[in-house]
Amino acid sequence: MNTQDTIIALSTPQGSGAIGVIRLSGPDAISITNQVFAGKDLTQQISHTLHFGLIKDGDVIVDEVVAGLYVAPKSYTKENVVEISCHGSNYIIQQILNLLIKKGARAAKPGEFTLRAFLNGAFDLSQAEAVADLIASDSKASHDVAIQQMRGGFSNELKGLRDQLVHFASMIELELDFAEEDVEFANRDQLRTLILKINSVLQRLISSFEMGNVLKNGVPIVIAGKPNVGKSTLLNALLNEERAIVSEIAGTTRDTIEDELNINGIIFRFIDTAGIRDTADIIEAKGVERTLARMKQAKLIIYMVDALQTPDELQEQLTDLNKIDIPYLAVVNKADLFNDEQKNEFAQKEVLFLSAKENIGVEELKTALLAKVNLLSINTSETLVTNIRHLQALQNTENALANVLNNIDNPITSDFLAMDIKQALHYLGEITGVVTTDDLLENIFSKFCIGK
Ligand SMILES: Nc1nc2c(ncn2[C@@H]2O[C@H](COP(=O)(O)OP(=O)(O)OP(=O)(O)O)[C@@H](O)[C@H]2O)c(=O)[nH]1
Ligand SMILES: [Mg+2]
Repeated sequence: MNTQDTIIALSTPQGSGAIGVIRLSGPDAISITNQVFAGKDLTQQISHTLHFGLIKDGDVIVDEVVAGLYVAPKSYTKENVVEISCHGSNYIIQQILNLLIKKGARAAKPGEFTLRAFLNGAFDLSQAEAVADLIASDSKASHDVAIQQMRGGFSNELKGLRDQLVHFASMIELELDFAEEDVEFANRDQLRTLILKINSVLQRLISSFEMGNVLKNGVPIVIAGKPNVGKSTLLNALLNEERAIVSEIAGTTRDTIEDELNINGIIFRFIDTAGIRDTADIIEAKGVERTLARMKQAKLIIYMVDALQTPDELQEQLTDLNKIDIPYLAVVNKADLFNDEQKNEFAQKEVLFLSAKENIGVEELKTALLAKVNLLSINTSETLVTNIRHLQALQNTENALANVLNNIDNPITSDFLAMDIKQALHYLGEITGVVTTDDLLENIFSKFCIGK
């Protein structure tokens, strides 16, 4: 990985805007910019200063710009950084990029600025990943989690534990050096206590993934029921747009249709499905199969019947639903067709009345969803694992530590103990990037946007 050259990219979105920001990072960032900057000698300026001037291609004025200087190591990447704020025209931006590339800069790859920041020790790997999450965050909850991780919540917690484990690993290594003398530098009871302590932290982090993942990607909620009860009408009412086709023909929806909605800062992912029934239609049958598959993956099912069905019919369907063991919320749609007496028949059951078509009861449904998913009480300032890579490393650490525990209890040589502790350290290190490979870094940073 070459970090000796100077990289350049547009850091603001493509397209025209009031201003565009072009960023350079690397040893020659300032001197390269200086070659095309008319106004003053940028190489003679101090860090953290702004300079108004012209970008010139020979005699041609390309734009009037402001150049911000950050002298290494006081910058995002810890290298020399220049941020050129120019007028946000595609043409100007292309001209400036081409010009600076001609003078020696290289077009940056996705995430390369953040990669350099990581390689230069500005933060650890999980914090770098949080930068991407922060940019992608589109709700208060996902923002809270990302900013917490970026500011090191997760890393600090792991670093402390890893340091203690490193201490034991070195003690046991020492024992190996004195193998003949049968000494014990690493107190086994203390080691056991430490591992149990680490395990409890690991378990908390591992079990936080489900919530973390939901906050990042949305709470999956499946709308299911028999054909024609009004599932697609409800999806449309929730989203406030004609997202799904609605018709009086049973079996209208064949495939799953999904979209997100932000309710009180939490992203819900609503999934409208094909109505459940036995059908000879091959395509519809495939749709029903999908419905059942999605129901099993849901965090919550909105199970819908309509006013044409009786409480007994509802009960029968709910009995079936109980078999898949996913929490549900029963709703009776088309309540506009009910008289009070009919409503009373349902009163024994715990149901929510709804008229999706008339948009009655939809707000109450949202409130019920929030309560049911019980997310209102979550504390996003607590460390949550949101990244599958971290989850896997945590699980691997846990397994390695389980081996350590076994080996303490079994009368076995210290060699194995040392090996298993090293394994655990390896996996813990993967999260924060103490242990990395080029492939891993490539994989992580290629998902970033260019210019970050
Ligand atoms: N009166 C009344 N009609 C409704 C209501 N909600 C939906 N409908 C009607 O019921 C019919 C079926 O609605 P859809 O939303 O397509 O039903 P669905 O459950 O998605 O049906 P499938 O996709 O076939 O499974 C349409 O004619 C809707 O206009 C409601 O609250 N009241
Ligand atoms: Mg439908």
